[in-house]
Amino acid sequence: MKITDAKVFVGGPAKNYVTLKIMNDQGVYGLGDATLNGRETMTATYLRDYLTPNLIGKDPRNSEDIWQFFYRGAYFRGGPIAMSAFGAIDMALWDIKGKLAGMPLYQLFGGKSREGAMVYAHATGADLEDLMDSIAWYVEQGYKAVRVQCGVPGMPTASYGVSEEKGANRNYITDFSGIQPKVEIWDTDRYMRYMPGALARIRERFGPDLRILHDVHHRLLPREAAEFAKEVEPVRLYWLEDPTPAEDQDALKLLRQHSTVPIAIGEVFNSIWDCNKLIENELIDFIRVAVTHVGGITPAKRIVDLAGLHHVRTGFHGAPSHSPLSMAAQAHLNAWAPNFGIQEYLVLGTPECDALFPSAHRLENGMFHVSDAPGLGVDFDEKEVARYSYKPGSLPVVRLEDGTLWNY
Ligand code: EZ4
Ligand code: CO
Repeated sequence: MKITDAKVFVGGPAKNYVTLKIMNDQGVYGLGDATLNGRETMTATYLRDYLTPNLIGKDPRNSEDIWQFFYRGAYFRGGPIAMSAFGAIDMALWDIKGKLAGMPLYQLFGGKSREGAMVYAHATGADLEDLMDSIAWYVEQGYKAVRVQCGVPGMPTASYGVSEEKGANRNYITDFSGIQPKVEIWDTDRYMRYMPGALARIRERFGPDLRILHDVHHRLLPREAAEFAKEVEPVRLYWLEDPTPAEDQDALKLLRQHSTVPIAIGEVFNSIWDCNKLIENELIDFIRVAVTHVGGITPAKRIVDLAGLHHVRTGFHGAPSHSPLSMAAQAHLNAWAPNFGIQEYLVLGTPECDALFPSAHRLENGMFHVSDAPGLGVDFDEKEVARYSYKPGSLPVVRLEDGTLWNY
């Protein structure tokens, strides 16, 4: 069996999804997602210019060898662009494998460990009152878990993941008005003084059962994060996400000595080498890698297994920039993983998105139910993708009030 062709598409409804389609000589094709938010043309170019020409003629069933060939073969290893491009290839090869076997991917991993996978949504508000309305909306829809972010009084601009506009209570991250980023101003002191009380009020209003998550988006230093984690302990968060900058695997040691708040980190990681110490030293409770950005299902599964040895559960990244293909790859891992925790899930199901990526996966009452179709269980409509073109966009950058550049 041989790979005969591979095509790369860029575009989608309000997103620049990068989609890879790998064809073989048996007429079976596989699909993969290489979307890297804010750098989409880079993964597309890497795939087109370097990777897909090397796929032609290879046996698509040898997904492990193909992964090693690209990873080791690059010599200069790692990085988000390369790993996301490898991720798309790996996902597409697993899709082919599942279709050849006539089985949904979760069967190839070891079958279902649960009926549905709990997801969390993003509630956000310009202020706390606005956020409360947003949370109430998700609770009404049946969500069992919500990530909560709101504006901080006196903060010169909106804080992470929050719109400045009242009532616009969804998620605002990528700005597609151009390639030059918006600048947001951050004030750690105001955030630290305000947010613990706001979280306490959310717990008071919604009661003990709702799972409440909060994302710090890497903005605190280790000592500040330890203080913050200690202070929010009575709220009983499901997790505190990215409290410290993610490059430093030692940054969570101080927090761990001072607080028992569950910690989740990993959405910016590109490989197991970014999180092996965090896992082995049991400094985290949830690992948040995205299957695309760590190089696909093959390496993601190794991370899940390492995490399982150390009581670390999964909480895969599920930002809106991930296409339904990588969300499906994660859904199959979620159905199987003995150490599954939760899945980040943003309402992707617009009619345009469903037309581009038809599937029978479904979300019901805050639980994700994976389809039984062979492979990833998501198709791709090439006629639909022709309606879209690449839109330059950017994530904001963050500065302190004096101009110092900070972590987004
Ligand atoms: O800001 O994925 O938990 N989720 C997040 C994300 C990130 C975006 C960046 O592309 O923090 O929403
Ligand atoms: Co996050």
